[in-house]
Amino acid sequence: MTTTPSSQLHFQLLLPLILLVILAAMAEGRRPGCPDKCGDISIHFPFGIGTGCFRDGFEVLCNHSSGTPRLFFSNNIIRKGNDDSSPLELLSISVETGKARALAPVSHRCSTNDTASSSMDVSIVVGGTPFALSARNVLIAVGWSAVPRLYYFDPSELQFSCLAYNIVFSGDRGNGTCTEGCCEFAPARVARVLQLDVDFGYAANAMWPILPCAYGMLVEKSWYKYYTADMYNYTLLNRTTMGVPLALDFAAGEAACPAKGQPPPPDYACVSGNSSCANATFTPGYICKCWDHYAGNPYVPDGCQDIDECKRPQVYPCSSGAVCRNRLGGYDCPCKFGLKGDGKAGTCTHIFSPAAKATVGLAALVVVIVLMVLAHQLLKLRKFYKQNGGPILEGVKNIRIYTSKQLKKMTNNYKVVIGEGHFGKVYMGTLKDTQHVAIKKTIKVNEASKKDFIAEIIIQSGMRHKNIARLLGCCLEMDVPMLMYEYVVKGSLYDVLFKSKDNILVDTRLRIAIGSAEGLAYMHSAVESTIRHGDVKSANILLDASFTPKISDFGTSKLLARGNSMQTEWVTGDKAYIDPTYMVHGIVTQKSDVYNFGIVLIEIITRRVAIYDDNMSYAKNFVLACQDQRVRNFVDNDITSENDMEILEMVSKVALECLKLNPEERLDMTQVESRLRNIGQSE
Ligand SMILES: *[C@@H]1O[C@H](CO)[C@@H](O)[C@H](O)[C@H]1NC(C)=O
Ligand SMILES: *[C@@H]1O[C@H](CO)[C@@H](O)[C@H](O)[C@H]1NC(C)=O
Ligand SMILES: *[C@@H]1O[C@H](CO)[C@@H](O)[C@H](O)[C@H]1NC(C)=O
Ligand SMILES: *[C@@H]1O[C@H](CO)[C@@H](O)[C@H](O)[C@H]1NC(C)=O
Ligand SMILES: *[C@@H]1O[C@H](CO)[C@@H](O)[C@H](O)[C@H]1NC(C)=O
Ligand SMILES: *[C@@H]1O[C@H](CO)[C@@H](O)[C@H](O)[C@H]1NC(C)=O
Ligand SMILES: CC(=O)N[C@H]1CO[C@H](CO)[C@@H](O)[C@@H]1O
Repeated sequence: MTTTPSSQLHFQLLLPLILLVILAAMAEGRRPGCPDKCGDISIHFPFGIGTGCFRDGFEVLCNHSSGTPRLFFSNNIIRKGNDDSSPLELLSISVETGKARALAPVSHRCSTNDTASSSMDVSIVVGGTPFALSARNVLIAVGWSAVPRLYYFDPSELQFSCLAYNIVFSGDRGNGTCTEGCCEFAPARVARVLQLDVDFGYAANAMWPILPCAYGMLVEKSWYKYYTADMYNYTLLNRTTMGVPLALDFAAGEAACPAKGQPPPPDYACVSGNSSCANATFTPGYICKCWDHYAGNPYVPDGCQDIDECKRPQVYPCSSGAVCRNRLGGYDCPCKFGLKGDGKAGTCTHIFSPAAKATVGLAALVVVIVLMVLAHQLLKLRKFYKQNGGPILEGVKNIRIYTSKQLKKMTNNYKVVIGEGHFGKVYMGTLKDTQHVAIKKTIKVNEASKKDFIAEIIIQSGMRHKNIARLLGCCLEMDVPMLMYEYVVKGSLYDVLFKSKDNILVDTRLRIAIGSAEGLAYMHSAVESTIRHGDVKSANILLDASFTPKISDFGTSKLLARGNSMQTEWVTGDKAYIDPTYMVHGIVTQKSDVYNFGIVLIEIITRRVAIYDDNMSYAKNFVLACQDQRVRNFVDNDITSENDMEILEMVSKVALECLKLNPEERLDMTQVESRLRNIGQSE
């Protein structure tokens, strides 16, 4: 036959596929062209039907003549009846375990009348084959009086077996177990050739009309269940015409397994990887076995393949608390997350005890609560920030808005108190580790006072003068906002004048007076003409290291007044400085600041604390003394030189101009400043 190029091409394409199919078939233990089934029975190498399909001694035949296919040994294993002999029929084959099952006839003797009987003796001959009758078989006899005789011929041996006998009774006494009328004997012996016959225990079977037969059989252990009915009539004979299962073992070869390191014998059967040799259960001989956790046919190349244990949980347990993972040659079964123990033993238990879990739960709860509290705090900060006008101030230059956290850090948790303001303590703070600042509480801001508060902050932050304590920043995240001012080292003029005993030079006093006046004048002229300090007093004039005065607490009295509309402004100011005009008309103007400043000048000249009484005697006495040229009597004892005295007299004249009862007649701050400056220059 010639092949066309096209069919050649087809063949070329098909060749790998064909090879693949062949290889796949071989892996399953089949050989190409060899039948792999007979009826329901699978046939795997070394078993095989037909030339080239089997290993020596494992040839089997499939006989289809009776309709259903039946599998037989070839001529190697024979069963013999009285005068027939035929190959033993196979029921199943297990290549992996080296076992097979065949059908063996039952030996029996049955009486046909009082004297005559017929019998069938069975022998099975397994000579010269890899097979043997397994020790897994037992000898069973059934009958009114049955004496089975089992002969082994290799070596020759008569087994004295059991005796089955029974007095006749009605009812079923056996009921599945081999008792009266049945006996069982376990040979526990592997054999290659046996003969089994059975006889009556008496010369004749008198019971033959109802109990005609005695039976003997070699049968797979625990297959036969005895019922008393089996003794009667031909019941058992009729039940077992096909035979009973007989267990067989086989070995792949006659020799023992090769010792470790020794070369395998010729024609070695264990050709699969992942397999090993095992000594056969009957000696001599060996069988092939897949390694543990491998399955398949060890007698063919690549026959033993890894088992996916996870798909066979009945055989390879892995508890539900674990994760099954297959691997080559075994499987892992680690406990799931949060569990510990042995998944294979089904002992995965929770890592954490209920107590530990409760603790963890409690800890989580605490964390949640803490977070909630923090969130609440944050919202509160935000609320205060908004309420105090934070969003508006964000756009204002010259002022920084600090968080309460920053402030807390700056003041080292409000550690150092440097004074007392209108609204509470004044704290020392530190900016950038070096620059000191004073941090003051202000007033509680509400929706009504919010606008004024913001306006004041904006005005104050716009005030930039060497004689005005500068507002640097604020913190609004609090119930009561805090303001941050430049820190002035010597404290207030009040402190210097009245709390220290140190001599204060007249020159210094004059410079303080001039500077303070300059600061106030700047204030009065800046932004709006109506701006006034509202609370000019020595306690609100701060002094730095070189006695440069800085006006502070500007605007706070105004806030106070607005914060409480029922109160008039001066109630909150210092009464010792009160402007008599206000007492009469209830009106305050910039000239009220001038009057207050006049009082401050008296304090500077005399170092006597301004005190309030209904007659306003503090100012009145001074004014009278001035008019009578008696100011010297008021001046403190530190002043001794005539020159100094004259200077103070000149200052007191300026004070007089400030203290005029009629505001119209008072100097304004600019004039006060220049008058004081003139004194300084005329020195
Ligand atoms: C098949 O079995 C029948 C009897 O059941 C027998 O006559 C025949 O010889 C057998 N065939 C083979 C090939 O053994
Ligand atoms: C029993 O049967 C045999 C053969 O069937 C016969 O020869 C014999 O006479 C019989 N005996 C009796 C007592 O019937
Ligand atoms: C045998 O077993 C059947 C049910 O299996 C029971 O009804 C009967 O009583 C049993 N007979 C004897 C003798 O134990
Ligand atoms: C045996 O057969 C007889 C009659 O042939 C019948 O009466 C009896 O019930 C049978 N016994 C059993 C156990 O089948
Ligand atoms: C098989 O049996 C032989 C001799 O009885 C012994 O030397 C050998 O160790 C055995 N091998 C195995 C795998 O049991
Ligand atoms: C051994 O088993 C593994 C896993 O099933 C398989 O991949 C490999 O081919 C086998 N080795 C042989 C030589 O059969
Ligand atoms: C019910 C039944 O099949 N009985 C048979 C049992 O076997 C004997 C002898 O082989 C026959 O005679 C019966 O008919």
